[in-house]
Amino acid sequence: MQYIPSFLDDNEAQQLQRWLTSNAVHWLRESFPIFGKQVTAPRRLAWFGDDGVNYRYTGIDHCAQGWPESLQPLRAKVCAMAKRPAEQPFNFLLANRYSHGEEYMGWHRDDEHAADPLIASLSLGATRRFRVRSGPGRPSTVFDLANGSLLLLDGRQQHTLTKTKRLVGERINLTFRRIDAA
Ligand SMILES: O=C(O)CCC(=O)C(=O)O
Repeated sequence: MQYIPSFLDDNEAQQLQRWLTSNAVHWLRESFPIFGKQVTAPRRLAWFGDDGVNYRYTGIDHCAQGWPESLQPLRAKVCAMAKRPAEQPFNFLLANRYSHGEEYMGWHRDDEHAADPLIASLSLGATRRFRVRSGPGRPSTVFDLANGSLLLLDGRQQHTLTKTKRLVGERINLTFRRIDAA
């Protein structure tokens, strides 16, 4: 794992967050089945990627329809930092939007068989606590993910974005991924 605190400077981070929260991006709140019950996700979601790349998780397809021009320089910068091979760049971007501290993401792994384990995770807005561990009951490594930071992690490790009762503003997380045809 590698944490890069000021991958984007404040100005770049603010500009990107402004674009992501403009009408240019359509955010949706998904629901999915857990133990036979339909549960609404405590966050909103958007995604981009190479045309036709599908990231399927929680039983739902997320099929990309291309990259907005404004995200291409960022994608190139993230690929360079993560040392992606030129012929295998990140081809999918999953964005999660947490309006306040009660929105979160529970413990999970991103170990879908078509997905490359290396994930580059960019944080914008409020600082939130993120934990990574090798499995249930194992000790976790804690990161307070700051505005403009980039975390390179192995998606096969369990990770969570925890809830907080503190009054925190909105946070957006962008995870760059490589998905190969199943
Ligand atoms: O918002 C975050 O930092 C967590 C995102 C995450 O766990 C995921 O996209 O799998």
